[in-house]
Amino acid sequence: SINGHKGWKPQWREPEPKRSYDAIIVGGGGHGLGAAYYLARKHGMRNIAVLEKGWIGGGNTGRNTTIIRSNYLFDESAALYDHALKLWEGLSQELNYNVMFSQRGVLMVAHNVHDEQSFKRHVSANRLNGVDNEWLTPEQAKEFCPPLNIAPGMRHAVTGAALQRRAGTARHDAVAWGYARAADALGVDIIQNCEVTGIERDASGHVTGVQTTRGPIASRRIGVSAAGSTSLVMAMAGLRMPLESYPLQALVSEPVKPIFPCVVMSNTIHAYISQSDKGELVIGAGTDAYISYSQRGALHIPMHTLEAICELFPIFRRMRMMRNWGGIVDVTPDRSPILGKTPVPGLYVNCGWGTGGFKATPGSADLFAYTIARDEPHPINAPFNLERFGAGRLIDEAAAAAVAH
Ligand code: FAD
Ligand code: PYC
Repeated sequence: SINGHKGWKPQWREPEPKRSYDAIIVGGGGHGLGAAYYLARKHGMRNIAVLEKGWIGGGNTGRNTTIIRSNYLFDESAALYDHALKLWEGLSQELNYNVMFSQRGVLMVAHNVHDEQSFKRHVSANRLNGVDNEWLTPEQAKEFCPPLNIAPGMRHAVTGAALQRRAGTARHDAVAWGYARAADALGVDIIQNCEVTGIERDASGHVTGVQTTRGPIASRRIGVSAAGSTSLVMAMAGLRMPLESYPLQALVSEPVKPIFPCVVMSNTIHAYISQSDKGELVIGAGTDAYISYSQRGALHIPMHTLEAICELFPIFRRMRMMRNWGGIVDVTPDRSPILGKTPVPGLYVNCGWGTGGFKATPGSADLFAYTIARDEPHPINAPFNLERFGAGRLIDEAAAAAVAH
């Protein structure tokens, strides 16, 4: 490089952990870093630490396929995900960091009567909630995405598609780095290589701090934002979570010139695809069949996905794949997140985003900060409480999750 990489100011500090903080966030993904940022920026709290066991953004934030959309079925979900989508629209300005949010449109293709009925129901429900979504014929879908194969003789012929034009993608690393830099500038301590190994409570049950691989740290407010590891962290406070953790895999091709103008998803044949600004095709699969805490999965899963991609886009049949990886996703019974208080005073949880939480990052972070600062949920995240699994007030978004579980 021109200056030999010398004299660059780090984007955030590497502080030693203090003995005590007003709030601790466990997990330095986009959700955790974002929550710390909004706690500082909107709620005036400055004595905050984000504790990350590895490196920031090294979890699902840095492993996902970056699809952002808000076309969920139920009113509660439309409010939640569209809150996030609106924040995405101003995020680069808010953070003064280019998160490369690109509203290139997400096309969800239908292959059978069930898909069509389900997507058309989503289109109507979304419109009633002021969320854009429209139904396209196969020909209109091909016009929007020219590489799409709509030949009627295909094994899984395309019978139509739902299009959300405001949906798209963003640069995942930039989201973590942008929140980290902005939070650090407001005084938040971002502490990497610091695994939380225990949660301490007093005689009344209120949290008093955490044990970590870098020593004990006191705090009476602890927000857990640990995605696939949530069950393990919450067990440290004696809580059993309604979550299952699965590997979810993705892969990228060799880079090519711009060929793919949007995002296409097919839940029925387990594939989704977009093209990154570097030129790689970014492709993802359904979850692996078995629960696991491994950040890699079984080879037959991406092979199956590539078969689906080659059928939908024969133009890509001779492309070479460069890398594949997995992340650990935390899946709830109703495929909706848990975002709120817990039965343990001072302990808050943000989890259960499963295969679809990247899109929610700014919204979830904003609402989690609100909940921690005020010790009560915001009206948008109030329905996404832990008690709903006992009370039976589920928010069943299995169809809108759009990724096979
Ligand atoms: P993470 O980024 O995983 O952050 C949690 C952090 O907690 C990790 O960095 C972890 O190291 C840390 N941690 C865990 N335990 C501890 C501990 N004991 N102490 C300290 N730190 C700890 N969503 C979408 O919306 N669109 C998509 O296209 C999409 N595609 C996906 C594709 C794949 C392959 C995967 C794996 C996921 C995908 N998702 C997608 C889901 C999305 O990535 C996640 O829901 C989201 O990124 C979760 O963000 P997070 O900040 O909560 O989690
Ligand atoms: O939730 O849109 C999504 C998604 C796409 C790929 C994985 N999750």
